[in-house]
Amino acid sequence: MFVDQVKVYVKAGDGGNGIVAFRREIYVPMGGPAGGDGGDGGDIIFEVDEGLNTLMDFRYQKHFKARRGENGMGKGMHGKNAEPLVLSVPPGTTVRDVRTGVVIADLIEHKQRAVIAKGGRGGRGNIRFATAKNPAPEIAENGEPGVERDIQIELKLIADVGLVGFPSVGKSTLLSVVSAAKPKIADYHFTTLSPNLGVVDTADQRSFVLADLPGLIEGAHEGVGLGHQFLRHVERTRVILHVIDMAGTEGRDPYQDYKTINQELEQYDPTLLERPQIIAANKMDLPEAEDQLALFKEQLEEDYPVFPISTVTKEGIRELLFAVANKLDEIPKNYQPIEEKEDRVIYRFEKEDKGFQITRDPDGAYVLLGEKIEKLFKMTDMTREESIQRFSRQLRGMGVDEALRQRGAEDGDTVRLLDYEFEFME
Ligand SMILES: Nc1nc2c(ncn2[C@@H]2O[C@H](COP(=O)(O)OP(=O)(O)OP(=O)(O)O)[C@@H](O)[C@H]2O)c(=O)[nH]1
Ligand SMILES: [Mg+2]
Repeated sequence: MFVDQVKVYVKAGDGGNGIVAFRREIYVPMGGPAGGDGGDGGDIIFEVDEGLNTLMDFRYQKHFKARRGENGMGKGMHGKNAEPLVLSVPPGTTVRDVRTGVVIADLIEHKQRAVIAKGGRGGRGNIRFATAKNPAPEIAENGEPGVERDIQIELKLIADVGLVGFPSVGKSTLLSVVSAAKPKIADYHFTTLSPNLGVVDTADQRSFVLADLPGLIEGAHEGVGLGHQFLRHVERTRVILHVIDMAGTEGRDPYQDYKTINQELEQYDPTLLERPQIIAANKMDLPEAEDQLALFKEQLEEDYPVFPISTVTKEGIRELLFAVANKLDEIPKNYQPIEEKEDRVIYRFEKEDKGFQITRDPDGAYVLLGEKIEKLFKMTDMTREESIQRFSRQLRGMGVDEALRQRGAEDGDTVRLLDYEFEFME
């Protein structure tokens, strides 16, 4: 089973809570503050495992949660940080935030890692709030919530060479002849339903990865046949190996086939045609092939090299592999990771974000919403007076009081924030 696109939900661990504690010492009625910080919540991390080539592991499990940090302890002891949750993905995995559409990570090299959701910072214990004025603060911070997000994971296989062509032209047979891969081969269309990878070793000890892709037909770029989703896997190949049934076995015209496939590639992504292309004129063992090849060469306008081969007699295969390896040697191994960077976008987003919004409930209550204000709230220990006071100062600092007043709030009006309700007071 091959899976190359999947949506999942990830939630990094919340930070542990900081605590309020005091030293108990003989002769000292009330010792100094001794509440330690909470540990950090676990990150969700993706790591490339080159042994994988499908996202199948994400097919059944769609929710991933990392553990929360341990709460702080007395005697100033820090709670333990939670271990990250590390999930393995194949090379060529792209991760996108569903809400913003932004690419979070593009993972290519073996062992490469990316933090997909950052664990929350541990809350600070009361030691950290001690000042000259308030040497024994009864205040501690709850842990910061871990980042949660819906993500779209997409795989674009990384292969050096991609086999493209109409169905039944012999792509899978070629892969089976030049590598140890054992793809399904048959004389009906769309025998290959998902990509197969094989490692090819040339006679002069060079090697490259060859991807056998499902056959393309007219309209593939719009999703006809197995189309679109597999064209995606051509994107990261450095050389396109275009296989043509030169015997026109099914009564088709080889040159017309060639044109159609290239049009599909172009319509999917025009830069695909700038990529080096090598033509494998297959089925040369069949009687019609010689004449067709001569005609094809006359019609061909592009200066792509043409290699007559037969996967049955193995004629021409050796030369074809040398040509592919030579071409690969000329091109730098540069996978061009996807360029958008999340930092840039987040920055833009935060600039516009005031940190909160005000709406009203049907009963007239004012409702505060927004990522920043909700986070501050979650990090506040609402059972302690001093924490609540600190929270009110933070809200004032963000301009919340001012904004409420502008919306018409008066003393005694109800204000809601998540599951908490308080009275507006100037
Ligand atoms: N005579 C002859 N037949 C061939 C040659 N190469 C492949 N075939 C036959 O062509 C048919 C299709 O081969 P496949 O390798 O399955 O074709 P494909 O391009 O992978 O097809 P899809 O997976 O459907 O896109 C099979 O019956 C093969 O035996 C060849 O060089 N000569
Ligand atoms: Mg096939």
